Amino acid sequence: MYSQGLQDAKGGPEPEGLLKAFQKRIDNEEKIEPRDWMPEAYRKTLIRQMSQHAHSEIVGQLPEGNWITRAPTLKRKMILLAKVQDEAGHGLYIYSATETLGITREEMTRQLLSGEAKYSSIFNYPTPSWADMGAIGWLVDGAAIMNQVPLCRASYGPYARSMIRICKEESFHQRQGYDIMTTLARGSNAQKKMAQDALNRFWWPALMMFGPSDKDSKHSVQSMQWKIKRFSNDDLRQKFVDVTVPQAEHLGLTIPDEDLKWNEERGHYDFGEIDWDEFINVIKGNGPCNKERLRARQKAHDEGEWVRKAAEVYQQNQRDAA
Ligand code: FAQ
Repeated sequence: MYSQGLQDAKGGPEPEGLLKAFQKRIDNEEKIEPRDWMPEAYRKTLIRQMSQHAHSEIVGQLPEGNWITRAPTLKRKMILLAKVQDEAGHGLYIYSATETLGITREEMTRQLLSGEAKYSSIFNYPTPSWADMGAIGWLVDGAAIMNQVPLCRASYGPYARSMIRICKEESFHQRQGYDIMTTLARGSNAQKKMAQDALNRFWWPALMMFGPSDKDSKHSVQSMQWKIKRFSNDDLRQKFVDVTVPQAEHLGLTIPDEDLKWNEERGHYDFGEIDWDEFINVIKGNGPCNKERLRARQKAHDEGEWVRKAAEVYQQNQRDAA
Protein backbone atom coordinates (compact mmCIF):
# COMPACT_ATOMS: atom_id res chain seq x y z
CA MET A 1 0.00 0.00 0.00
CA TYR A 2 2.79 2.45 0.85
CA SER A 3 5.09 1.92 -2.13
CA GLN A 4 2.46 2.94 -4.73
CA GLY A 5 5.13 2.78 -7.41
CA LEU A 6 7.04 5.71 -5.90
CA GLN A 7 10.52 6.01 -7.35
CA ASP A 8 13.71 7.15 -5.71
CA ALA A 9 16.10 9.69 -7.28
CA LYS A 10 17.68 6.97 -9.45
CA GLY A 11 14.36 5.62 -10.72
CA GLY A 12 14.37 2.54 -8.46
CA PRO A 13 11.56 1.71 -6.01
CA GLU A 14 11.54 3.58 -2.70
CA PRO A 15 12.29 1.22 0.25
CA GLU A 16 8.98 -0.05 1.69
CA GLY A 17 10.12 0.19 5.32
CA LEU A 18 11.23 3.81 5.02
CA LEU A 19 8.02 4.76 3.23
CA LYS A 20 5.94 3.19 5.97
CA ALA A 21 7.87 4.93 8.73
CA PHE A 22 7.63 8.22 6.83
CA GLN A 23 3.85 7.96 6.45
CA LYS A 24 3.56 7.06 10.13
CA ARG A 25 5.37 10.26 11.09
CA ILE A 26 3.01 12.25 8.87
CA ASP A 27 -0.04 10.51 10.34
CA ASN A 28 1.27 11.37 13.83
CA GLU A 29 1.46 15.04 12.80
CA GLU A 30 5.26 15.16 13.15
CA LYS A 31 7.00 17.78 11.04
CA ILE A 32 9.41 16.60 8.35
CA GLU A 33 12.64 18.60 8.47
CA PRO A 34 15.25 19.17 5.72
CA ARG A 35 17.72 16.51 6.89
CA ASP A 36 15.07 13.82 7.45
CA TRP A 37 14.57 10.99 5.00
CA MET A 38 11.74 11.72 2.58
CA PRO A 39 10.48 10.05 -0.58
CA GLU A 40 11.84 11.65 -3.73
CA ALA A 41 8.27 12.33 -4.93
CA TYR A 42 7.49 14.21 -1.68
CA ARG A 43 10.57 16.37 -2.20
CA LYS A 44 9.66 17.02 -5.86
CA THR A 45 6.03 17.84 -5.04
CA LEU A 46 7.15 20.34 -2.43
CA ILE A 47 9.68 21.94 -4.77
CA ARG A 48 6.97 22.24 -7.43
CA GLN A 49 4.32 23.70 -5.16
CA MET A 50 6.60 25.90 -3.05
CA SER A 51 8.52 27.34 -5.99
CA GLN A 52 5.24 28.06 -7.79
CA HIS A 53 4.07 29.73 -4.62
CA ALA A 54 7.25 31.84 -4.30
CA HIS A 55 7.09 32.84 -7.97
CA SER A 56 3.45 33.87 -7.46
CA GLU A 57 4.40 36.19 -4.62
CA ILE A 58 7.12 37.79 -6.75
CA VAL A 59 5.13 38.09 -9.99
CA GLY A 60 2.15 39.08 -7.84
CA GLN A 61 3.84 42.41 -7.11
CA LEU A 62 3.40 43.53 -10.70
CA PRO A 63 -0.38 44.10 -11.02
CA GLU A 64 -0.37 46.27 -7.87
CA GLY A 65 3.04 47.81 -8.49
CA ASN A 66 1.33 49.30 -11.54
CA TRP A 67 -0.64 51.63 -9.23
CA ILE A 68 1.96 52.77 -6.68
CA THR A 69 2.71 55.99 -8.54
CA ARG A 70 -0.99 56.70 -9.09
CA ALA A 71 -2.52 55.88 -5.69
CA PRO A 72 -5.20 58.51 -4.92
CA THR A 73 -3.74 59.74 -1.60
CA LEU A 74 -0.41 59.69 0.22
CA LYS A 75 -1.86 57.32 2.81
CA ARG A 76 -3.11 54.88 0.17
CA LYS A 77 0.27 55.05 -1.55
CA MET A 78 2.13 54.20 1.67
CA ILE A 79 -0.20 51.27 2.39
CA LEU A 80 0.10 49.90 -1.14
CA LEU A 81 3.87 50.27 -1.12
CA ALA A 82 4.07 48.36 2.17
CA LYS A 83 1.81 45.64 0.83
CA VAL A 84 3.82 45.15 -2.34
CA GLN A 85 7.03 45.02 -0.28
CA ASP A 86 5.42 42.38 1.94
CA GLU A 87 4.77 40.24 -1.15
CA ALA A 88 8.48 40.47 -2.04
CA GLY A 89 9.29 39.30 1.50
CA HIS A 90 6.88 36.36 1.17
CA GLY A 91 8.60 35.32 -2.03
CA LEU A 92 11.98 35.42 -0.28
CA TYR A 93 10.88 33.34 2.73
CA ILE A 94 9.38 30.70 0.48
CA TYR A 95 12.39 30.63 -1.86
CA SER A 96 14.61 30.11 1.21
CA ALA A 97 12.32 27.36 2.52
CA THR A 98 12.41 25.70 -0.92
CA GLU A 99 16.21 25.82 -1.02
CA THR A 100 16.24 23.51 2.02
CA LEU A 101 14.96 20.80 -0.35
CA GLY A 102 18.16 20.93 -2.40
CA ILE A 103 17.28 23.26 -5.29
CA THR A 104 19.11 26.55 -5.77
CA ARG A 105 17.54 29.95 -6.11
CA GLU A 106 19.28 30.30 -9.49
CA GLU A 107 17.60 27.15 -10.76
CA MET A 108 14.17 28.27 -9.53
CA THR A 109 14.63 31.64 -11.24
CA ARG A 110 15.71 29.90 -14.44
CA GLN A 111 12.57 27.74 -14.34
CA LEU A 112 10.35 30.80 -13.88
CA LEU A 113 11.96 32.83 -16.66
CA SER A 114 11.96 29.92 -19.12
CA GLY A 115 8.25 29.32 -18.50
CA GLU A 116 8.97 25.82 -17.14
CA ALA A 117 7.60 26.69 -13.69
CA LYS A 118 4.09 27.99 -13.21
CA TYR A 119 2.92 30.87 -11.02
CA SER A 120 -0.64 31.66 -10.01
CA SER A 121 -2.99 32.29 -12.93
CA ILE A 122 -4.47 35.31 -11.16
CA PHE A 123 -1.46 37.52 -11.82
CA ASN A 124 -1.96 37.32 -15.57
CA TYR A 125 -4.94 39.67 -15.48
CA PRO A 126 -4.63 43.44 -16.00
CA THR A 127 -5.37 46.14 -13.41
CA PRO A 128 -6.77 49.05 -15.43
CA SER A 129 -8.40 50.87 -12.50
CA TRP A 130 -7.59 51.90 -8.91
CA ALA A 131 -10.57 49.79 -7.80
CA ASP A 132 -8.61 46.72 -8.90
CA MET A 133 -6.29 47.39 -5.93
CA GLY A 134 -9.35 46.98 -3.72
CA ALA A 135 -10.53 43.85 -5.53
CA ILE A 136 -7.06 42.27 -5.39
CA GLY A 137 -6.67 42.88 -1.65
CA TRP A 138 -10.21 41.73 -0.88
CA LEU A 139 -10.50 38.78 -3.24
CA VAL A 140 -6.97 37.69 -4.20
CA ASP A 141 -5.46 38.05 -0.75
CA GLY A 142 -8.72 36.68 0.66
CA ALA A 143 -8.38 33.57 -1.51
CA ALA A 144 -4.67 33.35 -0.68
CA ILE A 145 -5.45 33.34 3.07
CA MET A 146 -8.11 30.65 2.64
CA ASN A 147 -5.54 28.48 0.89
CA GLN A 148 -2.56 29.38 3.07
CA VAL A 149 -3.92 29.14 6.61
CA PRO A 150 -4.09 25.33 6.27
CA LEU A 151 -0.53 25.42 4.86
CA CYS A 152 0.63 26.65 8.30
CA ARG A 153 0.01 22.99 9.25
CA ALA A 154 1.76 21.52 6.19
CA SER A 155 3.88 18.49 7.05
CA TYR A 156 7.12 20.08 5.82
CA GLY A 157 8.46 22.20 8.69
CA PRO A 158 10.16 25.05 6.79
CA TYR A 159 7.09 25.57 4.54
CA ALA A 160 4.65 25.49 7.47
CA ARG A 161 6.73 27.94 9.51
CA SER A 162 7.17 30.36 6.60
CA MET A 163 3.38 30.50 6.26
CA ILE A 164 2.71 31.81 9.76
CA ARG A 165 4.00 35.33 9.26
CA ILE A 166 2.82 35.35 5.65
CA CYS A 167 -0.76 34.66 6.72
CA LYS A 168 -0.68 37.45 9.29
CA GLU A 169 0.47 39.88 6.63
CA GLU A 170 -2.05 38.60 4.06
CA SER A 171 -4.74 39.27 6.57
CA PHE A 172 -3.75 42.95 6.74
CA HIS A 173 -3.70 42.97 2.93
CA GLN A 174 -7.21 41.59 2.76
CA ARG A 175 -8.47 44.25 5.18
CA GLN A 176 -6.83 47.09 3.23
CA GLY A 177 -8.43 45.81 0.01
CA TYR A 178 -11.84 45.62 1.64
CA ASP A 179 -11.31 49.14 2.98
CA ILE A 180 -10.66 50.45 -0.55
CA MET A 181 -13.80 48.66 -1.78
CA THR A 182 -15.84 50.09 1.11
CA THR A 183 -14.72 53.64 0.34
CA LEU A 184 -15.55 53.26 -3.34
CA ALA A 185 -18.84 51.47 -2.74
CA ARG A 186 -19.97 54.28 -0.44
CA GLY A 187 -18.75 56.98 -2.81
CA SER A 188 -20.22 58.59 -5.92
CA ASN A 189 -22.05 56.56 -8.57
CA ALA A 190 -18.91 56.60 -10.67
CA GLN A 191 -16.84 55.20 -7.76
CA LYS A 192 -19.42 52.52 -7.06
CA LYS A 193 -19.33 51.52 -10.71
CA MET A 194 -15.52 51.29 -10.54
CA ALA A 195 -15.82 48.92 -7.57
CA GLN A 196 -18.46 46.80 -9.32
CA ASP A 197 -16.36 46.60 -12.52
CA ALA A 198 -13.32 45.45 -10.52
CA LEU A 199 -15.42 42.78 -8.79
CA ASN A 200 -16.68 41.67 -12.20
CA ARG A 201 -13.09 41.42 -13.48
CA PHE A 202 -11.62 39.57 -10.51
CA TRP A 203 -14.40 37.29 -9.23
CA TRP A 204 -13.96 34.36 -11.61
CA PRO A 205 -10.13 34.54 -11.79
CA ALA A 206 -10.11 34.55 -7.94
CA LEU A 207 -12.13 31.30 -7.91
CA MET A 208 -9.60 29.81 -10.36
CA MET A 209 -6.77 30.46 -7.89
CA PHE A 210 -7.83 27.34 -5.98
CA GLY A 211 -6.83 25.17 -8.93
CA PRO A 212 -8.72 22.65 -11.05
CA SER A 213 -11.81 20.90 -9.70
CA ASP A 214 -11.10 17.89 -7.49
CA LYS A 215 -11.84 15.42 -10.26
CA ASP A 216 -9.15 17.06 -12.46
CA SER A 217 -6.57 17.82 -9.76
CA LYS A 218 -3.71 15.41 -10.39
CA HIS A 219 -1.70 16.12 -7.24
CA SER A 220 -4.39 16.52 -4.56
CA VAL A 221 -4.84 12.92 -3.42
CA GLN A 222 -1.14 12.31 -2.82
CA SER A 223 -0.55 15.80 -1.39
CA MET A 224 -3.39 15.28 1.08
CA GLN A 225 -2.07 11.87 2.11
CA TRP A 226 1.26 13.58 2.81
CA LYS A 227 -0.55 16.44 4.59
CA ILE A 228 1.02 19.07 2.39
CA LYS A 229 -2.53 20.04 1.49
CA ARG A 230 -5.18 19.72 4.21
CA PHE A 231 -8.24 20.50 2.09
CA SER A 232 -9.11 19.82 -1.51
CA ASN A 233 -9.24 22.59 -4.13
CA ASP A 234 -13.06 22.48 -4.31
CA ASP A 235 -13.49 22.53 -0.52
CA LEU A 236 -11.35 25.65 -0.18
CA ARG A 237 -13.11 27.30 -3.12
CA GLN A 238 -16.48 26.63 -1.48
CA LYS A 239 -15.28 28.09 1.85
CA PHE A 240 -14.09 31.19 0.00
CA VAL A 241 -17.44 31.67 -1.75
CA ASP A 242 -19.31 31.17 1.53
CA VAL A 243 -17.35 33.85 3.39
CA THR A 244 -17.10 36.31 0.50
CA VAL A 245 -20.74 36.52 -0.65
CA PRO A 246 -21.94 38.23 2.59
CA GLN A 247 -18.98 40.65 2.31
CA ALA A 248 -20.12 41.62 -1.22
CA GLU A 249 -23.68 42.07 0.08
CA HIS A 250 -22.37 44.33 2.84
CA LEU A 251 -20.69 46.46 0.18
CA GLY A 252 -23.90 46.56 -1.87
CA LEU A 253 -22.09 45.00 -4.83
CA THR A 254 -23.32 42.14 -7.03
CA ILE A 255 -21.28 39.02 -7.63
CA PRO A 256 -21.28 38.37 -11.37
CA ASP A 257 -22.84 34.91 -11.23
CA GLU A 258 -26.50 34.33 -12.03
CA ASP A 259 -26.38 30.83 -10.56
CA LEU A 260 -25.17 32.00 -7.17
CA LYS A 261 -27.71 31.19 -4.47
CA TRP A 262 -27.83 29.94 -0.89
CA ASN A 263 -28.55 26.22 -0.67
CA GLU A 264 -30.34 25.60 2.61
CA GLU A 265 -29.89 21.83 2.45
CA ARG A 266 -26.14 21.92 1.84
CA GLY A 267 -25.57 24.90 4.12
CA HIS A 268 -23.43 26.46 1.37
CA TYR A 269 -23.78 28.75 -1.61
CA ASP A 270 -24.26 27.06 -4.97
CA PHE A 271 -22.34 28.83 -7.71
CA GLY A 272 -21.96 28.70 -11.48
CA GLU A 273 -19.53 26.71 -13.58
CA ILE A 274 -16.00 28.09 -13.86
CA ASP A 275 -14.70 28.62 -17.39
CA TRP A 276 -12.03 25.93 -17.25
CA ASP A 277 -10.95 26.60 -20.84
CA GLU A 278 -9.97 30.10 -19.77
CA PHE A 279 -8.07 28.70 -16.75
CA ILE A 280 -6.13 26.20 -18.89
CA ASN A 281 -5.38 28.85 -21.45
CA VAL A 282 -3.98 31.19 -18.79
CA ILE A 283 -1.79 28.54 -17.15
CA LYS A 284 -0.46 27.55 -20.58
CA GLY A 285 0.91 31.09 -20.94
CA ASN A 286 -1.85 32.64 -23.06
CA GLY A 287 -3.62 34.86 -20.53
CA PRO A 288 -3.99 38.61 -21.08
CA CYS A 289 -0.69 39.53 -19.37
CA ASN A 290 1.49 36.37 -19.26
CA LYS A 291 4.06 37.67 -21.72
CA GLU A 292 4.19 41.11 -20.14
CA ARG A 293 4.73 39.58 -16.66
CA LEU A 294 7.61 37.38 -17.77
CA ARG A 295 9.18 40.26 -19.70
CA ALA A 296 9.06 42.39 -16.54
CA ARG A 297 10.68 39.60 -14.46
CA GLN A 298 13.37 39.05 -17.12
CA LYS A 299 14.15 42.79 -17.17
CA ALA A 300 14.40 42.91 -13.37
CA HIS A 301 16.67 39.86 -13.43
CA ASP A 302 18.96 41.38 -16.07
CA GLU A 303 19.11 44.74 -14.33
CA GLY A 304 19.85 43.06 -11.00
CA GLU A 305 22.90 41.20 -12.30
CA TRP A 306 25.37 43.74 -10.92
CA VAL A 307 23.76 43.47 -7.48
CA ARG A 308 24.15 39.68 -7.47
CA LYS A 309 27.76 40.02 -8.59
CA ALA A 310 28.52 42.65 -5.95
CA ALA A 311 26.94 40.44 -3.25
CA GLU A 312 29.08 37.48 -4.36
CA VAL A 313 32.27 39.55 -4.21
CA TYR A 314 31.28 40.87 -0.77
CA GLN A 315 30.63 37.36 0.52
CA GLN A 316 33.94 36.14 -0.91
CA ASN A 317 35.76 39.03 0.81
CA GLN A 318 34.06 38.15 4.11
CA ARG A 319 35.13 34.51 3.73
CA ASP A 320 38.70 35.52 2.84
CA ALA A 321 38.88 37.81 5.88
CA ALA A 322 37.61 35.11 8.25
N1 FAQ B 1 -2.45 28.94 -11.33
O1 FAQ B 1 -3.14 19.01 -9.19
P1 FAQ B 1 -3.37 20.44 -8.91
C1 FAQ B 1 -0.90 34.98 -3.45
C2 FAQ B 1 -1.45 23.93 -11.65
S1 FAQ B 1 -0.06 33.55 -3.57
C3 FAQ B 1 -1.47 28.31 -12.00
O2 FAQ B 1 -4.62 20.81 -8.21
P2 FAQ B 1 -1.76 21.31 -6.65
C4 FAQ B 1 -0.38 36.05 -2.53
C5 FAQ B 1 -0.67 23.10 -10.65
O3 FAQ B 1 0.55 23.74 -10.31
C6 FAQ B 1 -0.94 32.61 -4.80
N2 FAQ B 1 -1.31 26.98 -11.99
O4 FAQ B 1 -2.08 21.06 -8.19
C7 FAQ B 1 -0.50 37.34 -3.20
C8 FAQ B 1 -0.48 21.82 -11.41
O5 FAQ B 1 0.52 22.04 -12.42
P3 FAQ B 1 1.83 21.08 -12.64
C9 FAQ B 1 -0.29 31.34 -5.02
C10 FAQ B 1 -2.17 26.27 -11.23
O6 FAQ B 1 -0.41 21.86 -6.57
C11 FAQ B 1 -1.68 38.04 -3.18
C12 FAQ B 1 -1.78 21.68 -12.18
O7 FAQ B 1 -2.32 23.01 -12.28
N3 FAQ B 1 -0.59 30.45 -3.96
O8 FAQ B 1 -1.86 35.05 -4.08
C13 FAQ B 1 -3.19 26.86 -10.49
O9 FAQ B 1 -2.08 20.08 -5.86
C14 FAQ B 1 -1.78 39.29 -3.80
C15 FAQ B 1 -2.74 20.73 -11.51
O10 FAQ B 1 -3.31 21.26 -10.30
C16 FAQ B 1 -0.02 29.23 -3.89
O11 FAQ B 1 0.77 28.86 -4.74
C17 FAQ B 1 -3.32 28.27 -10.57
N4 FAQ B 1 -4.30 28.93 -9.94
O12 FAQ B 1 -2.84 22.44 -6.21
C18 FAQ B 1 0.60 37.89 -3.83
C19 FAQ B 1 -0.41 28.40 -2.71
N5 FAQ B 1 -3.88 25.89 -9.86
O13 FAQ B 1 2.84 21.62 -11.69
C20 FAQ B 1 0.51 39.14 -4.46
C21 FAQ B 1 0.29 27.08 -2.66
C22 FAQ B 1 -3.30 24.72 -10.19
O14 FAQ B 1 1.42 19.67 -12.35
C23 FAQ B 1 -0.69 39.85 -4.43
N6 FAQ B 1 -0.14 26.20 -3.71
N7 FAQ B 1 -2.28 24.95 -11.01
O15 FAQ B 1 2.24 21.33 -14.04
C24 FAQ B 1 -1.21 25.36 -3.59
O16 FAQ B 1 -1.92 25.36 -2.60
C25 FAQ B 1 -1.47 24.41 -4.73
O17 FAQ B 1 -0.30 24.33 -5.51
C26 FAQ B 1 -2.69 24.78 -5.61
C27 FAQ B 1 -2.79 23.74 -6.76
C28 FAQ B 1 -3.97 24.73 -4.80
C29 FAQ B 1 -2.53 26.17 -6.23
